[in-house]
Amino acid sequence: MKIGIVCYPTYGGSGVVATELGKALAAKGHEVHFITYSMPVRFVDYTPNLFFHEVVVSDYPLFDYPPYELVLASKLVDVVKYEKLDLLHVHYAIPHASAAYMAKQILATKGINIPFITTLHGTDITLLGKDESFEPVISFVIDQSDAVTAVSSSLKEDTYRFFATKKEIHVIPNFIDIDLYQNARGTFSKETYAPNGERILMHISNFRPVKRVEDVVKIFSEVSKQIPAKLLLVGDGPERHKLEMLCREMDICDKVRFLGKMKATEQILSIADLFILPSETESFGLAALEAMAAGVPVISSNTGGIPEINIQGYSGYLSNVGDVSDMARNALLILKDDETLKQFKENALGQAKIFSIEKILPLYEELYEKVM
Ligand code: GMT
Repeated sequence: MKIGIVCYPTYGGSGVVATELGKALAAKGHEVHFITYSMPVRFVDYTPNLFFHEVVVSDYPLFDYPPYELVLASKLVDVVKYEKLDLLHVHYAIPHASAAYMAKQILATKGINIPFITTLHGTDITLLGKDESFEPVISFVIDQSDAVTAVSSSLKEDTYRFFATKKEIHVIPNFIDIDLYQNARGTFSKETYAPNGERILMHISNFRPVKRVEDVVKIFSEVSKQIPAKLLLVGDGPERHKLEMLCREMDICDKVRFLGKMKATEQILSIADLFILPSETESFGLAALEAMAAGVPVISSNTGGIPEINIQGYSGYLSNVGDVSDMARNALLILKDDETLKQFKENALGQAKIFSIEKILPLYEELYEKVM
């Protein structure tokens, strides 16, 4: 099949999923064309049947707001026509699904029928969907898509709750390349950050308020009062300054390291003992799945799609959003002795295998066949 993928090329989960999906489809022999404004961050290994088409918005003095969506639609028309694509798969409703809809209408006037599949990732529904400045467009493009997928059952339910649509939504969960995480073992040394054998707690995100990274710091502070521990914070974003202030206030700066944005997170995850994801809302929680694929148990909130991945008392523990005392207690339950930690680590890896790419990729391929 010849597939066009549209996504945000940045560090967000939806872009990561789209890029990994495209790479895996290309590895299986499909021809995959990424169409977006810059090279996706995980687009690293070139293969002959993987292509990138850059969407460039000209800087024109009249534009206070660059019309990215229109330029994207024009680019989609061009790529579909000249590369003879079979279908478009757009990740994140705004503005990708609306641009695909427009491209589809333009191509129809030229006698070309291009189906498009929209994958809903989370904030396009749970945050933007609630915003009335986007709602009519999101509702419309959900209905107009040839197929719609959501990354968890929870997100599917949220979509029906927030939008008056009866469109069938296929749940295709996010996936993980287990080998990538297992092969990364040994690339980082635990001693670098925990020279005295301390437990390593980790959090990876874009440090937006929805991630509640302050809770991570508070949980860590409780844990480190009981056992020797270090906290590694990977990523960056708007909450960073506040977090640094909180660490100073709590007098734990010597135990906390801000590592910034890292591309190959599988490497740093290989030295973690525990992953913390206390998000306010999370349609799936890809970061938790990535941790589990590295054999790292997860302390999380019990919100959105996270309970579909993290299993209470098995791969980790779940608590109500904001209940940092419970999360700290649960962290200590896992970290209290080597035997318990070893068991949780094995369970986490076993749980991640349910979402291995080999199992999930055929679900997308089946859907592609169906819409074509
Ligand atoms: O919240 C993020 O980190 C970014 C965001 C995105 O769209 O890039 O993530 C959403 O999509 C991910 C991939 O499907 C999911 O794993 C995240 O749970 C989801 N984020 C939220 O729902 C807050």
